[in-house]
Amino acid sequence: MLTIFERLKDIALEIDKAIKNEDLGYSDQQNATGDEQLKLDVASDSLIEHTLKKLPLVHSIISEEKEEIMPVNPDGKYTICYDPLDGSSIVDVNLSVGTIFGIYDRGNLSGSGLRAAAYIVYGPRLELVVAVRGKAPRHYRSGARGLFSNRSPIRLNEKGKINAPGGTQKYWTPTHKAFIDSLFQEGYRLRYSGGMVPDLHQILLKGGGLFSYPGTQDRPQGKLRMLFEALPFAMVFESAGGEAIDDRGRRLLDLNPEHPHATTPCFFGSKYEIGKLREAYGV
Ligand code: FBP
Repeated sequence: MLTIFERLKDIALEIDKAIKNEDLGYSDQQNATGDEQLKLDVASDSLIEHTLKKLPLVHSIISEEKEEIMPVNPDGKYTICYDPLDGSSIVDVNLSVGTIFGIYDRGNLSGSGLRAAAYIVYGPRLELVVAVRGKAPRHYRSGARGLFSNRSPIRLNEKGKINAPGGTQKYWTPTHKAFIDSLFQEGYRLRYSGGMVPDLHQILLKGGGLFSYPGTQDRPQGKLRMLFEALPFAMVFESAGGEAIDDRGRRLLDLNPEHPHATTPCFFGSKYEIGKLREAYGV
């Protein structure tokens, strides 16, 4: 697994360079779910594909940008699902974005098959976080000459101060609206950039809070994809001492996606906020 993590550092440096120097315009291509692709989406996707294909441990890969699973090495142990450029809708306005990886046992694309997770933050600083089941996530920050220095492991407090509410508010259910308002009544601060990676990274590094992307009238199954986004962050949050559930109170890591691009309502937070959510939703 360490060889995979080492290659993620190379990927981080390359994509960071592309974000800073390449054209931020749209390509003439669409992804698996019909979204228009930025040139950066396409470039990040192919860079990750070429890097992972060289790793003997990798059996197959799936990109959020592509429909199909891509076979790599028949003897490989893992299937890697990745979102090459999460938050591509905000990169052209110079906000932080990210890349997300879920490393699954080959043939078991579900929460129970997730062996490790990682994400990269392309912000004022380049950062990498890796999580292996049951161990506090490890945090790396790149410095001079692109070397990554090891930061202290990430641990969440029991209770936080940050509230990052996603989803189109006019389509929130009354239950969800009342719950989010109750956090603001308690003095929580609004911190939502529209980028899942920087929004969750902030909650992790600031010790706690809640990120929510619920099911809404316009998107009853939410927006965020299980294999590429929700399950990897569920492992990071649980490993940091927090929780990650859906709107029925189920652990995201107990879920089994019906198909590779399945989405789910999802909530990530420290224990206090998830406890309050369970109360509010009656789950
Ligand atoms: P992409 O994977 O297409 O980039 O979409 C994911 C995302 O941009 C997340 O990063 C973010 O949390 C969410 O969508 C923002 O959604 P909204 O614009 O509805 O608030």
